[in-house]
This record gives sequence, structure tokens and C-alpha cells, in this order.
Amino acid sequence: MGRKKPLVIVTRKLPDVVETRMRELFDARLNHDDAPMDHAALAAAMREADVLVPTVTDRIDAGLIAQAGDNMKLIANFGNGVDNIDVTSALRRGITVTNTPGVLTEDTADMTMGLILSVARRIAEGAKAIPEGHWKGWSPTWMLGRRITGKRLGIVGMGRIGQALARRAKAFGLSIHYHNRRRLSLAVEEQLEATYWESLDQMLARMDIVSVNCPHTPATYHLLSARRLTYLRPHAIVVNTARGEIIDESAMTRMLEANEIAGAGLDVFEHEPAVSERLVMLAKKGVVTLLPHMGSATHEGRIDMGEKVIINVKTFMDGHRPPDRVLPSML
Ligand code: 8YV
Repeated sequence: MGRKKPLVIVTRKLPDVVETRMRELFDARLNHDDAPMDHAALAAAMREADVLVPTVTDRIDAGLIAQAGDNMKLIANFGNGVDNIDVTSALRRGITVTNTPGVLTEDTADMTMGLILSVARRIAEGAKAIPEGHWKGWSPTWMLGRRITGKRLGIVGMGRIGQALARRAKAFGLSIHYHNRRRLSLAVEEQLEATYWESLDQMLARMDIVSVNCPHTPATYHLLSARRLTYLRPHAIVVNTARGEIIDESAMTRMLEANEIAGAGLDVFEHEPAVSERLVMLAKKGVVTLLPHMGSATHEGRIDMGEKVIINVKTFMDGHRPPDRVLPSML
């Protein structure tokens, strides 16, 4: 007699191969039409399920965790960032939290590099010229952007994604600078030819391009505050593929409108999925490139994320410590 399969409620539609495997292993309740679950539906899932598999679009706050049923033992996030989950409340309630680190590093770093190129070389703006009928032919002075080779890139958050970005940026001829909670080992610094800045303020004042690659935690909320943003030079470009909340978006928008910084490439927004009209206006003028949170959006990445979720659930249900357990000390 096999044990009863755990009820695993998945809040969004996942790749077919992932869902097929989940159906084989678990009593999986899937979301075929991919409509985000509202608060009431999430609360019902928390009461009923053994395992919840949420995504960045589900806010699993203390209120929802308080409603968890006795069976609820694991929140296996489909995603790396866990700022959508109140991890401390979950652990207090005896609920383990896992995430999917490592498998979206390269894809997110690629997209960050793409945004740097897009803003500096006006790729998104240029890509509209032909379909919108604005191209009258080549001109020596039209559509000029900024060279990136030889410029300084300041990476805020030098974890897996920050380092993957540094490797790419080095190949593009950028000099690598970084600020991080902890300094990297000398060996890694040498390999990346990266310069450490203990003071974020001082680093910001000297960079041509700044990329945000740290997680969103209470400590990094508005890390790029209105005050800090004023250290940026007028030709600086800001890129964010991490979380919108790390930058004071309204202060940055005001600076972009006033030409106090030159441009921004944003894949994430402070009030996602809402994007301010002012940012949209700046995108229409070619000052910013706005992407709809697609940093990790590859077929391969999403399948790898799903496999990580499955391994975490299976390991946990077999009575072992899941490989990607999230602890408050990591936040
Ligand atoms: C994911 C992300 O697509 O994993 C993350 O932290 O930001 C995204 O790239 C999303 O979180 C899925 O839940």
C-alpha cells in the first residue's frame, strides 16, 4: 500500500512537462487557465493543501499564513526571490519555505546585459523605427547612442546573477565595480577583475552604468533611495532586473524626466504589474526601456525551475531537508 499522495496546489500554469511530472508524483491541483488566484482562493488553498506552489504574483503574507490548515507544511516557491512570502511567519507556524535558486542566473544576466545594450545603444527605440515608418534612410547623426566599451559598470549585489553579469560585461569591455553586503574572495575579484566599493554612495557617484542585482529584503527596500540616486551623474544609466522595490521608482522617474540621469532599463517595477504613466511616457520618448518582468523567461529556465520545485517537494515529503530551504538568516 503506497502512502497517500500529498495535495500540492499550484497557483499558476507551469510548463507541460513540469505539470505532467507533478501529476505523476503528487495529488497536484493545477491552474489550467493561468488566472492568478485571488486572496480568498489562496486562503482556501492554504487551508486545504499539504504544499502550496506560489509564484511572484501571489502575496503569501502573515494573514494568509495564519489561516493555514494543519496539513500545510511546505511553501515551495516557483521563483528565486521570496519577497512575496512572509518567511518568518511561515517558519513560526512550522511551514518550510523553499525557492529555485541557480537555474535562472544565466538567463537573468543575459537580459540585464540586453537592457544595458538596449538603453545605451537605443535598441528598443531603433526597433520601432521601421515598423512605425519613421526610417528615411541612413544618416551620420541619427540614432546615436553611447559606447559601452571602456565604461564603468557598478553592480549592486554581487551574488550569482551579479557575477554572471560581471562575466558578460567584462567581455563587452566594461570595467567591473560592485557593492555587496560581503566582499568577494580575492580570487573571485581577480577573476572578474572587479573593484569592491564598501560605500554604495561613493560607487554610485563614479559609475556610468548601475545594475541592481540584489534580492529585495527589508534591508534593500529603496536601497537606491531618493538621496542616493542624486549621487548618480547626468550621463548615468540605471538597469534593474531584480525587484522594483529596491529603487525609489518615483524619485528615479523624476530624475529621468529632469535629465538628471540619462536612461533606465527596467524589467521590474515597484507596484508591479502596474507601471506608472510617467515611465510609459519616458519609454515613448526613448529614455527608458521597459520590459514586462521577463528576465528569467526562457523555456529551459522555467522547466528547470519546475524541476527544482518538484525536487524540493519530493525531498520534503520523503522526510528529508529540501535542498533549497529558505531561512530568515538568508534574507
Ligand atoms: C520569476 C524572479 O519568473 O525568480 C525570481 O525571483 O524574479 C522571476 O524571474 C518569478 O519570480 C517567478 O515566481
